[in-house]
Amino acid sequence: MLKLYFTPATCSLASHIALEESGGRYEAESIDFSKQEQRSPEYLRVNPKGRVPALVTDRGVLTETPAILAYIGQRFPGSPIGVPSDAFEFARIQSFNSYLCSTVHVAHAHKRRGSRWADDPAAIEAMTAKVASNMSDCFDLIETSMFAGPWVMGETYSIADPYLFTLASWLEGDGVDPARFPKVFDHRRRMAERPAVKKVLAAIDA
Ligand SMILES: N[C@@H](CCC(=O)N[C@@H](CS)C(=O)NCC(=O)O)C(=O)O
Repeated sequence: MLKLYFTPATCSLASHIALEESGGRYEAESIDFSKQEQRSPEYLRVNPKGRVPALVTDRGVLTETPAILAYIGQRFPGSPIGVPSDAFEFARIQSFNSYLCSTVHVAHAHKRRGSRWADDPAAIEAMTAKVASNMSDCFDLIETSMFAGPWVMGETYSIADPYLFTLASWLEGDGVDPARFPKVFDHRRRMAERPAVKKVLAAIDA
């Protein structure tokens, strides 16, 4: 059975929702950042990167959200989260998810994880001060050029939707008013109504 290591309010929510949407059997184990469990020897044996998410499969451990989402989408092709067999359509989804992973998530991480990039407190403070404007720029681009609607890729729900939902839920905490992005804001509202999303959020708050 698949096993997801997750932490509430992190990017692992996207993989968690995708697993729930897939209809497949999985278990989920919480990693408590307040106890630094992501750096415990036990967890580092699962994921030497010391990050969540990590997905344990019968063939080994997968890390990196775009890879985990693509794997779930290919494992469960007939589910709402199944990925298209057409190479170009699949690449479009991967392009969107790669942007979230390599640009949006990294812009957000400068708020609390500045010490990854600098030791100088003034440099860390300067990076923190840029988070709201960088996140705004990213979501401006998503709103005006990348989001097709009603779902991220257009008419069909995809593995890009839980990922956007997850990162859009960070906006308020990053000092950005999500109402500035009406399509993304409405997407977030509709995502929150999906049974799979409700179920995961209820389970991780429990
Ligand atoms: N590129 C990775 C990023 C994973 C990542 O940075 N996860 C954060 C939570 S959103 C984490 O585990 N942080 C723990 C730490 O930095 O100690 C992905 O998309 O899965």
